[in-house]
Amino acid sequence: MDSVLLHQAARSLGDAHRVVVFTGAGISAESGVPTFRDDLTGLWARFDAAQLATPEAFHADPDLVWGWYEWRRARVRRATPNPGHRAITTIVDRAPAGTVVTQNVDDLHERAGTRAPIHLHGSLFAPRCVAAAGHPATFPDLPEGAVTELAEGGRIPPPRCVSCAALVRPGVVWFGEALPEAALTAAVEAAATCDVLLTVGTSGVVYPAAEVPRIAARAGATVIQVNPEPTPLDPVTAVNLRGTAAQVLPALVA
Ligand code: BJW
Repeated sequence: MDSVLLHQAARSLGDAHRVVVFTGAGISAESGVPTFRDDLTGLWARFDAAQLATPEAFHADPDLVWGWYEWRRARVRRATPNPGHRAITTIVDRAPAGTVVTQNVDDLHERAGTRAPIHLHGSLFAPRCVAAAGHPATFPDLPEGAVTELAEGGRIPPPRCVSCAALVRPGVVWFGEALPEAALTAAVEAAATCDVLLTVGTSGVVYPAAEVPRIAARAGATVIQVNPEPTPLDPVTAVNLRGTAAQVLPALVA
């Protein structure tokens, strides 16, 4: 790790009034939650997004899609926050105005103590029915041992809504679906008015979320990036910290 860049990033964060931390799957990688696009370990290297992460896929094979999300929910429940998640809580708590905007559907920011992160792509833990009303739903816990079977593409029939009997679906944002309006509005507002935006562990290729750091850069904020790999966000980034979240972020708050 380049100590000059680390010092520069820490000073920018320390001087800032409004700080936004924008996260993607890479922040949870060291907790054992797979990313989407990493070459060997990413979910899209092993599973077909078109068959699992679109409304059409759920319509065509609800048991397959529900089973896959139940497998992922079980994995997240067994995971714990890593030092990167905890350092982010420290960063936003130290700032006079700090906001976490995440694309992740896990709850590891919350479990690391971050209050009210903005979830742009929904949550694995907020299922709702497919009817227009989108009634909130609950689900039974998986039996022990079911996770391995589900990893091989196990099917589980989704529950039915207790209010209207429609199928219950995962509360995440699939390709082709609109992001939750209030979350997107809050994220854009935070990005447009921040002094520093710290982007962590995202490939920056999924829109409209990938606009968030670009909005901050256009508005004059300093963008700092933590990622072991180059990304399309490099051109808007003032300080690039090449390393993993659990290594770099604790050093930023030390
Ligand atoms: C580490 C690390 C470590 C590893 N430490 N770092 C403009 C241009 C082109 C296309 C579009 C466009 N606008 C819209 C689109 C279409 C589409 C899109 O963006 N497609 C592109 C992929 C081409 N977008 C949509 O469809 C969106 N909806 C939409 O636009 O609706 C329009 C509409 C309006 C009104 C009415 C109706 C419709 C919705 C996008 C939803 C994305 N959903 C997913 C799945 C969520 C549910 C689930 O979890 O299953 O969200 S896809 C997936 O990608 C997930 C993620 O949140 C998202 C972003 O991925 P992320 O977090 O960046 O992960 P990776 O894997 O890509 O990157 C990990 C990074 O971490 C890497 O850089 C590593 O190097 C790094 N890393 N280890 C730090 N230890």
